[in-house]
Amino acid sequence: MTFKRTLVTTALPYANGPVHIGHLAGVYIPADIYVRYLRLKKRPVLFVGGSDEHGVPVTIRARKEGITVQQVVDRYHYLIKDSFERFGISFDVYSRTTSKTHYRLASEFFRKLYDEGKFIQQTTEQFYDEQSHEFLTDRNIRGECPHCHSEGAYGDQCEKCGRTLSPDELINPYNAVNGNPLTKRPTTHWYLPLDQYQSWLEDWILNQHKEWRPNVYGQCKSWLDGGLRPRAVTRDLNWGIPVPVEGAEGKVLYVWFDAPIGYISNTKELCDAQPEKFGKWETWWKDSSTRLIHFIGKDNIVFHCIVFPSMLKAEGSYILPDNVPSNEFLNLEGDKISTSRNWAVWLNEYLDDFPGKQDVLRYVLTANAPETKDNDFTWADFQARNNNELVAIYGNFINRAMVLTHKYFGGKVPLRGELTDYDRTTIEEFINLKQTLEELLENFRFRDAQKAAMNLARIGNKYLADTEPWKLAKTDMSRTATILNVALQIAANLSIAFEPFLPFSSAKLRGMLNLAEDADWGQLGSIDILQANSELQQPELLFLKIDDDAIQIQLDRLQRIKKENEIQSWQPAKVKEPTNIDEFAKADIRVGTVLECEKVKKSDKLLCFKIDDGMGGRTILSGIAQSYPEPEKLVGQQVLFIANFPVRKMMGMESQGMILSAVDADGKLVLASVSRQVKNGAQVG
Ligand code: B3M
Ligand code: ZN
Repeated sequence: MTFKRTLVTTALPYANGPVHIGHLAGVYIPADIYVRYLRLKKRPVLFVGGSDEHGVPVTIRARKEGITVQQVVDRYHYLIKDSFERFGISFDVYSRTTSKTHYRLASEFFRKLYDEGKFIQQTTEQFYDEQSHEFLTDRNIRGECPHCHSEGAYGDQCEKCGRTLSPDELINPYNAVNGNPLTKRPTTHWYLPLDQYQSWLEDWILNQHKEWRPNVYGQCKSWLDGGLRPRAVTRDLNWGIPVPVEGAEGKVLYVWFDAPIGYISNTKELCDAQPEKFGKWETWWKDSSTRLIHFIGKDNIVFHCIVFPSMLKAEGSYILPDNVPSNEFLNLEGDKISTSRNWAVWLNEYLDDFPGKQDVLRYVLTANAPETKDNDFTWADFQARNNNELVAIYGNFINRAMVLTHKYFGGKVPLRGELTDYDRTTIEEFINLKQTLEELLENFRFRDAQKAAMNLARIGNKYLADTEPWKLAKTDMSRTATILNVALQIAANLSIAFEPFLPFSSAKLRGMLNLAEDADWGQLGSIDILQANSELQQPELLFLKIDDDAIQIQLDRLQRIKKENEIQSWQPAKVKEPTNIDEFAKADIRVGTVLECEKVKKSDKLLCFKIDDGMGGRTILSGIAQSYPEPEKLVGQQVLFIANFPVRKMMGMESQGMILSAVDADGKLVLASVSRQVKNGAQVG
């Protein structure tokens, strides 16, 4: 099948928070690279994105912030859209699932399947909050985990032990928002009978799409092997697209039913607004010569490979995805990225901290893209790739070629004389670059493709280092001219090769070389892109070094967040085995006043207390120095200590007892005391 055009979609992010590096690395940068490449190849392409503004996540955010859901989605839709724009993600359309077009299209889609009897209707018992009069979604139900018995497991998953749950399994389920106990009530929903599509899906994916990435193919296979079951496509919720059926008041389309239809609605919105430029929306969605590609993250595979295709198949008039290049996850400094734990590098914050450095992040995220397995983003790697690759190789090469041309040839491309064998070997090394890049890009291997582009910069850098034109300029001007001509042609090649990956730097480089704004992919591999004698602009640095201080600021921020998270997720320790009054009474706890307190020499942990215990005084060593950096301030305070503790020797000193303290959520020890002054030596019990 030869395709005439490509429709590229990217997962619609929930408008419940800003987007982060995980989104960019997993979905939007790879898609943008691919689309930019197709445009360079002059192949018709449409790039569709948008925000997912329904579902439970946006409603949770609204409750948390005490604002309306509409306010939440308005805020984040524009923030996300702006972040994508600033990173050069070149969408043809970025709309939202609260648009009128989408409401109409999604309702019609549902109604058609409903009218044609493609759904099954089922009444089941669901959890209900009698006080707030609402059915609850899985995520809004919490309770005790039946496996690890930790409190506060969600209706779909226990975050402590990681097991998948259904709300029915929870012990003592309650409403996550208000803590109300739950009862059960019958409710009716519509289900897409995925089991009826099982054998068709098996043939379509497992036989006809063996070329899909192994992670995608493997996940589909395991879903199919497990046997598909009907899936509810409606929910009892007050936020979403109303179910367009009589008697379905209070019910909305399930977010995963309407969101993928958003791809179609957004295409329609664009084409209806500019038909002369983009044609009819049906051409993109209903013509079998259109190739549909979904870029997504791995948690969305089942919806894009199984559920949405079944919906499209049931509807009957749409094309199906030809490929679903899904990435694995990107972690941050060894931990899973998490919006709720604020463990992320937010794109809007990155741009505040590193203005103008969009391409650096694009480069690092592609170099480390989680194409085949989960990968880790670290700030140390970010700095190293910037300083050692972008600055030291690509940037350095361009700068040398430009500066030398200005120094020796007045900023004009020098005339090339005869090529030496060495020149020819160098040129041969990149003559196949176009083909290499094309093969890799066509197969969604963006990491390797960017590596190939970087390799050309390496070739250029090495060429100048080996030929040393700055030395030759003293003796052989015509040889110098040839070398710089070749170097500048390589620079021109780089401006084309890097366009899909680093669009901002390519534009800057093309500006310096006085090349047309639009790169011509056909010229890749040529050494006749720049005309002899054509003028160059003044050199400007393509990339700047990132110093340790800038990186430290980021690391400190993450450290702070980690601390905050630990404090927030603090839970009291489990109560110890039962004891009794006799056991307890054995410990002789007393009150005493601190007379002196100082650090024990050569120890970071121990403080030495001199205590007035009402019985002649005693010395007690206590390991709380880290929590009390100014021990002298404790003098005069009353503390609690165990008076009948065996004498212990530590650091050559005797400790006569043990001082009591509590451990706070941040790990700091806090001395226990009495609520008003009592006699020293008074017993506690
Ligand atoms: N909003 C889930 C996500 O952001 C969902 C994707 C919809 S794609 C149609 O991961
Ligand atoms: Zn558990």
